[in-house]
Amino acid sequence: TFKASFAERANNASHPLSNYLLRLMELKKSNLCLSADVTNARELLQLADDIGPSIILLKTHYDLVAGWDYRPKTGTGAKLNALARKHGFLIFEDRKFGDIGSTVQAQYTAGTARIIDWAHIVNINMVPGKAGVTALSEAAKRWRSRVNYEVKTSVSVGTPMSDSFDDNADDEDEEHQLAPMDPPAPPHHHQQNGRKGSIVSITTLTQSFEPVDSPRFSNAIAEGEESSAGAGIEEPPWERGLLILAQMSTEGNFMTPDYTKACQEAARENKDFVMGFISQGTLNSEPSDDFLSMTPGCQLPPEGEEDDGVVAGDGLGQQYNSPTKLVGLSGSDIIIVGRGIFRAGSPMAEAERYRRRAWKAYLKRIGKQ
Ligand code: UP6
Repeated sequence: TFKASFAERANNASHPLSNYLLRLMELKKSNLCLSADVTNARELLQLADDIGPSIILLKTHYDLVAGWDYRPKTGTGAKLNALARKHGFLIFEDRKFGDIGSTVQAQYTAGTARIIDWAHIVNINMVPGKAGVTALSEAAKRWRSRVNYEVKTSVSVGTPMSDSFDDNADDEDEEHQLAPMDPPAPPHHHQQNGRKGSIVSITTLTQSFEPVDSPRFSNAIAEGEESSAGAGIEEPPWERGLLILAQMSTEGNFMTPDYTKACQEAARENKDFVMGFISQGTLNSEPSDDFLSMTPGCQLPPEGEEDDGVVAGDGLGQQYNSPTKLVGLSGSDIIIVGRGIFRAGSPMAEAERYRRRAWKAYLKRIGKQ
């Protein structure tokens, strides 16, 4: 995969989101992920809209955002999805799940944030062992069957959902009370009679299951607007994917080569859900491996300074390497950049500079430049 183009790899990708992401990368000529670590929701949405044209992935830490609006249909997650559709990028919540299987399932699907409803991709810290991967994978399977169920129900009942449903916060709070792990009620339950009450219950149920990345929710921002990425941007598939945190960027971290190897094994065992790794370079080592590697700890040297691959850290353990080194030499596919972009004087111009450099390093790697 080191020398293969993203287009070729898209054709071979078994995970639907990897296929989508790789095609997006070719289309936008970008292998840049913005780590949007700004600490309030308004700023986050503005940043996503500004930088959207340059990126193919937006990484969030929802738990450091003040004023995160948790409402499923109109909240921050839904708005990010609208921007994702407008510009053509996926959303990656950098939650680094790291607990027992049953807890991570609930953290993924329930609680205030209901991450699974708005994040296409999440990641896991493998310290507790491999069970977390299968636990999240199961949760994603259940989510997918809910989505399918929702589509079927809305067709079979034939009720225009938005007509009988008031779009206010109270209703949405009620939706939160639906335990996300409950199996969907059988359809006959909803078809008893034509009373309004039963229609409202159908509506509440179906809307709470509908993923916020469905086209209906993009209207708030994207209606009538051209995609910033131009023609050819498709709807993302209704799928969910996982990255395994296999190597870290920080000084003196405890992820040994053996640990990383165990992460690779876990990925190979769960190919239908695991898209790849958070790592410091490619971790594809067997002929059949085609995982994506995404790399944080990336900055460019200050303008005018020579790029020898290494850039000064942040004084809090973070270490930085340049896109040229990470993509060109270490075989990373996507660079993840936070402060290097959003703390710059002009984040939009800086994002373009990172995009160009990382893309150039990719072209050089595959021998096209
Ligand atoms: N991150 C790392 N290193 C890792 C894993 N994750 O830095 O090994 C995440 C951080 C932060 C981002 O949580 O959100 O990537 C890096 O931000 P920065 O570019 O501002 O340093």
